[in-house]
Amino acid sequence: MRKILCLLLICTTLLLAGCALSSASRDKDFDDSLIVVGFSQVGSESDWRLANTASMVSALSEQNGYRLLFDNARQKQENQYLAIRNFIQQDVNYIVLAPISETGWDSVFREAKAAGIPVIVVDRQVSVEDESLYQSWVGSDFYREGQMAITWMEESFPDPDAPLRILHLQGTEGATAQLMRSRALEEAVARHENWTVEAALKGEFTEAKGYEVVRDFLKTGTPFSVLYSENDNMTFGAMRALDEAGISYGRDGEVKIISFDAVHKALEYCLEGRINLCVECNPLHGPRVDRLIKSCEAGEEVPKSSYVEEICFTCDTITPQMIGEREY
Ligand code: GZL
Repeated sequence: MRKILCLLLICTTLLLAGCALSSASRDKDFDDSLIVVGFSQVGSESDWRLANTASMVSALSEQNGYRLLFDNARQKQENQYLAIRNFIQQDVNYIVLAPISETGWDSVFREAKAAGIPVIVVDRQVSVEDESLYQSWVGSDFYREGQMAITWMEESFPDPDAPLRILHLQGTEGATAQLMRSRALEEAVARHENWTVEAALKGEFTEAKGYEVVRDFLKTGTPFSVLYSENDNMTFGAMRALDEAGISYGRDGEVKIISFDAVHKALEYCLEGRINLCVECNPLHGPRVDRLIKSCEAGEEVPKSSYVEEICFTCDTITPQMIGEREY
């Protein structure tokens, strides 16, 4: 609980200071020895995002040799364009982008390249014509995350003749996390003729939207036995809608829940048997980005992309010790 409160405090401070920081010009007594980094963050839509922001802010700190200009795009790509152009105007040393979606970055990346400012992409990926427009990417293998969930489904529902009805709760459309987690499910459904997706709902990775779309779907009375939810906050909203509809879920419930991110609250629910499978999506990219920038500063070659290792937890194997050992 203390960890979450710290996270929230850091992020609230940032949110309040966010605009000021991103519009702050280099004041006269600026310490030139610091590496100036402009960080455009997607928003604060989920517990995962708060943990990611806290990790980045903690790593890109003044004691680590940085001056951080932070901007919260509030889930709007045009705000990320504004932030990047602002960083270019302020002649930062590096631009770090957590992109809301994969496409639409070519033009603004070309402006950064023309200004001689390297761009590092973190978390979701970007799709650009010219890969030299960004220095490096670090994040998760979202397709592999989806495959871990599919493997659990295949092991949990082995009967090829028993219909498996799936409710698919999708994240922000066009985000790599959504595209790849969805692709893993779609490919598995194509392989299993007894699997059907009853509906693909757009939950935008938020608890409020997840609740709203699942609540409305439940009114149709369409039966389903698995909820495949592409992040924990949408799952929390869906759980509220299932409670209101009197539909049981979890270890002993009629609906089995698969959820991505494995944030602290989701793991607690998993331990209670309310979520069946939590697939980890590690948000702690701050130290990785710090190492990338320090390598660039030292003139070293940096990898074009680096994936982080991730695991999954089931309600039958998770323990309080596992939860206690985690940083978020
Ligand atoms: C995944 C990240 C996703 C998380 C969501 O790396 O992009 O965005 O799964 C977050 O919680 O909103």
